[in-house]
Amino acid sequence: MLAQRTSGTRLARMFSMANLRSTPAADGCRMPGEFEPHRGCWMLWPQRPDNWRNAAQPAQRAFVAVARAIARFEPVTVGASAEQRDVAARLLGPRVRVVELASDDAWMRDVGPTCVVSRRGVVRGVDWRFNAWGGLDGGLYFPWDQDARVARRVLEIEGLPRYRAPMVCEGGAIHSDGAGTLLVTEQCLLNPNRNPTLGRQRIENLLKAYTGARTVIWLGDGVWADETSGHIDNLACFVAPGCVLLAYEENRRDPMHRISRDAYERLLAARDARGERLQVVKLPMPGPLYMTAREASGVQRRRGAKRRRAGERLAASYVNFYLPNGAVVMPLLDARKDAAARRILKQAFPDRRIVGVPAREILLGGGNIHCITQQIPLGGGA
Ligand code: KQY
Repeated sequence: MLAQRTSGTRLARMFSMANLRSTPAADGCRMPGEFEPHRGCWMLWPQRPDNWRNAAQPAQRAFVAVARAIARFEPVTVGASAEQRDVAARLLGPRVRVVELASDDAWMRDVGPTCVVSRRGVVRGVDWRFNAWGGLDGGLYFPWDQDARVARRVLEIEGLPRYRAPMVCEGGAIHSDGAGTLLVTEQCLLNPNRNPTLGRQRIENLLKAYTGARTVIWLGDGVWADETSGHIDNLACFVAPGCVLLAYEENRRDPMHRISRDAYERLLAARDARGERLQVVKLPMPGPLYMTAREASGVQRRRGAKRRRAGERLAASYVNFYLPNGAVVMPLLDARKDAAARRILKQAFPDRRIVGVPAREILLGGGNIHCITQQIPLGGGA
């Protein structure tokens, strides 16, 4: 009886330690930049045939190439469903850890935790509310309950305490410079399909409370035709505090040109949390790229899931890369433009290896390499 009571008390204590009631800002935490050192990277295994063509097999090969490229630089864990776990482990090979983890699709950036670090270097995770990029108003699939449990499960496996954020947000909707500045888009975070009862100021305050940021820089729209309602992670990101890479379409007749130019002007006018101006580096865009009839016909049609149509513009962007320790894993999307993008990335990150991975199959599912990955920062304390 005593033993039972003791273990009950210990369990309750463990639970309250694992679920933090305060906020990262109140606890002195900050969200590191992706360019800071990582403990590792998490991904999910694609399988749903109503998003990935040909029973998800081409996408699985692309995810394998991404996971293996990252695993050269830092540990990678891939969550797969019970029925796909063995297939995933066989295809991913011995350098990638595979764990059983149920999800509705494979966008770890968005359904995984956003990690923050305390002043003593302790890593904790933020578990945002998730509604499949818009809920019943333009969301991409229904239901999404398994996705909504992924962040919590990752934090349990990693043994990290969890903050539960009271707002809908996705990891791809925010970029941090690690020094108190957050980059976001109005199109996504002010979209009524995310937090219809919250105004701009309340959303900004919650972003600050749950990332430790002091300054939020608002860009306007995200990449043209981006089905996430304009995630920042397809449009712009930090190279380091004070320096931003921006997806820039030079062709004035392309609808993306206006979006790039508006973002460029806002970034040049902005000041970061340190009060400094930003250097903005333009990264050319691939394409324009479109879904072919053959590609669209390989995707099963199902009620409740976004339909894929031949001729649809794809939201292709070279900004959608991942930064493992010591490298840039970039999407190869357009043979006419990949080399130029690679050169600019090398100039921006001279000390990192640039590793290109063919990524059209990921793009066909609506995102890219950044969207399918989520880093756990190294932190540095006890
Ligand atoms: O941009 C991202 N972070 C995710 C893309 C999700 C696309 C879902 N089909």
